[in-house]
Amino acid sequence: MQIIGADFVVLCDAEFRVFKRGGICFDSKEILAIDSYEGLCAQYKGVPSQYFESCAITPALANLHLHLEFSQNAGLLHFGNFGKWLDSVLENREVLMQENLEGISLKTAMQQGIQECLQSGVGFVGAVSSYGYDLKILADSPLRVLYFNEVIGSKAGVLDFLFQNFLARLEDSKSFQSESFIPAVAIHSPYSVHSKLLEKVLEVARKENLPLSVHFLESLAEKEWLESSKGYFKSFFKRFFGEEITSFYSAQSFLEFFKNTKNTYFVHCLEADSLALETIAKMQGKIITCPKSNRLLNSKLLNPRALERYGIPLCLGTDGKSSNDSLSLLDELRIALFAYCNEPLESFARELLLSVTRNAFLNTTFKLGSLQVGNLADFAVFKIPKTREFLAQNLILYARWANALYINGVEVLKRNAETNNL
Ligand code: MCF
Ligand code: FE
Repeated sequence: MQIIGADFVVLCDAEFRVFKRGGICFDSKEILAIDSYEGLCAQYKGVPSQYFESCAITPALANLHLHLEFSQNAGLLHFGNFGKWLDSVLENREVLMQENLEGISLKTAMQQGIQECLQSGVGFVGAVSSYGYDLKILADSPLRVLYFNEVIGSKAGVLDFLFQNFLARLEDSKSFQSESFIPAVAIHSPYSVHSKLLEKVLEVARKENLPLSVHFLESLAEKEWLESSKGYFKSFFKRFFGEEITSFYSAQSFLEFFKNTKNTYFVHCLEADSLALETIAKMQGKIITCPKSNRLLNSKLLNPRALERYGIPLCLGTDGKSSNDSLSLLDELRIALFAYCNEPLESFARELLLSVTRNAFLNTTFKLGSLQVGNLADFAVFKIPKTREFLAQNLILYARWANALYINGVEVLKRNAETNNL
């Protein structure tokens, strides 16, 4: 058992309550009490305690969308236009997955990515795995992981092979299954997954109750393809696969496939109209937005007010280095705070903090996301300016690294002089 305290304990609950000079008493399983720091120290005499001056304690953050396997990208992929980016992914995939690109190994690049997550206070990731190269490294990391085995493929002749390949990767990931490593399924997107493949994979996901994630309506090119089977994707399939095909779905018929699922994470949704949002809301889906990725590939940001109208929880993710310069969730929060310049500063800063804590786990069985008795002992500690009131904007503006990170009641962050902003 131990106690930690700080000038502010930010519960990240529905009311956004904050304890001043607050403390948390916890063991390796769960949070046992939340109160004033002095009160807890008096109540639990002899229990080791640590107080973080000029700091805020929050739940460990959740980055629900990243692609760790693309961690070697820096400058190889084309930014500024979605179609050109996708072309560049197909042209450079093998190079990016090479064991040794520019001196460092894929493994080292992925390890660095995991460190960026931990150093930004992230204790939980939703990692989309395209190949399974990231399996062991994520399972061995201190992070809690939703491991999304990706399904992708449109060519009718190879669907069975792709399905078997998916099943094999799913089985591999199950051998690492634990309380903190959860096998799951990522459907790549409506433009890239054949309806027959989708049907079979969703049957497995439903039977085994596996969490789902899907890139959906990310670009204008995708919208045009789903609406009319024209535009960029028409030439894409011709150029890369020698196929003249039409879209497998409309946006609505694609969503229909998910109607018996709960808590699916829909990623991007930049081009989702009110009908699509209404449908996602009805199935209790969540939307993950990745502002930096969206800026780099589509020069557009998701409108959080549209989601609010339908009561869809907003979650924030970094995406991979395939469309971002870093996997730091603090970078993502800071950029979002600046980029959404029509939003009132402080209330939006709070919304952003909730998008990486409470919202990520709403309506799930994970006891995470808010600080409350009985929840898992996962916390992040951030240095903030000396101030009497907790301002969410101060955390997002000034915290460049987490000063401490606890997962399952254990301090997991190895800090060095460079990253120590205490
Ligand atoms: O979220 C971004 C942009 N949208 C789609 N896919 C990806 C993103 N970052 C990486 N990807 C991956 C995806 O998982 O790129 C490949 C897939 O394996 C594109 S399709 C060959
Ligand atoms: Fe992505």
